[in-house]
Amino acid sequence: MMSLMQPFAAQLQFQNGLIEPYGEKTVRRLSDMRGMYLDIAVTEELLKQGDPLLYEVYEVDVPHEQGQLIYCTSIIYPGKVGDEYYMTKGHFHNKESTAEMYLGLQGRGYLLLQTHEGQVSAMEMVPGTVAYIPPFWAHRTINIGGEPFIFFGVYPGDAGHNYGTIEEEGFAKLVVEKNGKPVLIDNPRYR
Ligand code: S6P
Ligand code: ZN
Repeated sequence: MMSLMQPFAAQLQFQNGLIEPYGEKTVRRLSDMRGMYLDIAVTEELLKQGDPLLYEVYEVDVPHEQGQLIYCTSIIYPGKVGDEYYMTKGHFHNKESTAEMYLGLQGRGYLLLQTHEGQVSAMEMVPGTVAYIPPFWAHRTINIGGEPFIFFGVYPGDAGHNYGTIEEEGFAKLVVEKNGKPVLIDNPRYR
């Protein structure tokens, strides 16, 4: 007889985003994102002084297969590289026909989305925002506040991640601080 996967639960701490037990933890530092921020000189200057922690992802251990749902928390720390707020790398899913949901838990952020055809969308996320990322939209999150921006995410087990396209082309828009406020500007290096 085929042995079925057994039901289980994990415990999520809303305050700090820790989810236990978790399977994989991803830690991204500035050195993992060389060239992704507009100001390359500032990036290299910051790297000489250290290697700041930008974000962490706790993922619950679920098989990466069709039919499963992977869930995780992302914690983006507050900070900037030049005028640009700390952000995730951003990605398309490998299987682009897969959607994703984000639930804001702590702090304030932006969810930036774009398609291969150049459509762009941006929305603010605060605790309680449930954002829907439709199939075929690349997505990146940005911390626009002074405390960690924490959100929960769920996506299909066979979605996979394609980082290459964003690494090569960038996002069409950047989220930068101007006069103490976040604003969206055109990315002069896009494509
Ligand atoms: C996965 C989902 C998130 C991100 C995480 C980090 O599909 O969108 O869990 O992986 O927020 O971002 P990135 O772009 O480095 O994977
Ligand atoms: Zn995703």
